[in-house]
Amino acid sequence: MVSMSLGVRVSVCSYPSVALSSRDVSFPSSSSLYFGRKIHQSRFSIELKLRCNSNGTRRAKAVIKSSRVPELDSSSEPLQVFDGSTRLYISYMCPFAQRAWIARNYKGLQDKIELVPIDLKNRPAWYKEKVYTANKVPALEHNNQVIGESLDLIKYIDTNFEGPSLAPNSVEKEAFAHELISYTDSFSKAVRSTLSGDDSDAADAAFDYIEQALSKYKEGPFFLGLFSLVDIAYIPFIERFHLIFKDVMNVDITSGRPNLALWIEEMNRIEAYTETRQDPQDIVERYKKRAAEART
Ligand SMILES: N[C@@H](CCC(=O)N[C@@H](CS)C(=O)NCC(=O)O)C(=O)O
Repeated sequence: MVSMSLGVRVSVCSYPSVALSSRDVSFPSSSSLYFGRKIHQSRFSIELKLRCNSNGTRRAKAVIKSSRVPELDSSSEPLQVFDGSTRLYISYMCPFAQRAWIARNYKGLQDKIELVPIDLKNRPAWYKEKVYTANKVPALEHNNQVIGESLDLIKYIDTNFEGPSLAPNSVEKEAFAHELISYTDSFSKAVRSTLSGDDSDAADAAFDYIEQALSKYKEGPFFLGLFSLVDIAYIPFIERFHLIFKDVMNVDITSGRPNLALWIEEMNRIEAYTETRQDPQDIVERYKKRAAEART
């Protein structure tokens, strides 16, 4: 939990005139600020509290807090499952769970679908017993049932809740979305086989497939032109591979792939996604640890 305060003097008693100097605050490089009543960025939220002084000036106090709910672990009390709440069980580090989390954010369902992060290394026994017998994340508790599997969940959230549509907007795009979604597992396998040293060319071919796919529709930089569930299906994995290839193999997967470079740039403008990003260093370190374990 990061918490800090700073005082800022402003000359008029109107809220929009509040200005925070960047010299006063330092943020992680990936952060972005949105000024308003609440300022959000990837892992923290800032609340501004204003007080009017007798001389007509206002004093603003900005409090920066971590906006992430703590993970539940084996010591956590069981939740009242099936009490009518809608809950999305995730782990912050799981790319599959990240898909469902992005869908929930993009559709603006933060107040409708409660996020319940689970510590997978020390998970509560009641999670398997009472919530999801598969004992995996993501899982969505909704209407007295529990639904799993991230690709199904993106569609389920899109179909069963309000908010902007994530579905393809034409029959042709639907077929292409189906092809791309069917390729997600093969894509990850191919990239991993290069990382593990089993097939040195597989990752290149997989990233070339993505580059080609991104050139199909010109209305926008996304797989189907406009942002859709296909982008959500791929981003958690490409985010990780981008970082790991750079760090471990000194390879920039976007080099010579302008569509992929632009797609990553545009994805990083979507708050529904940036809010779910992990610390890049954590991603790389976790990968290195797992790779070392696999070698022994
Ligand atoms: N096919 C599943 C995969 C989900 C999955 O493997 N989640 C991992 C975390 S990233 C998990 O819960 N692992 C726990 C376990 O296997 O015990 C999906 O797409 O949702």
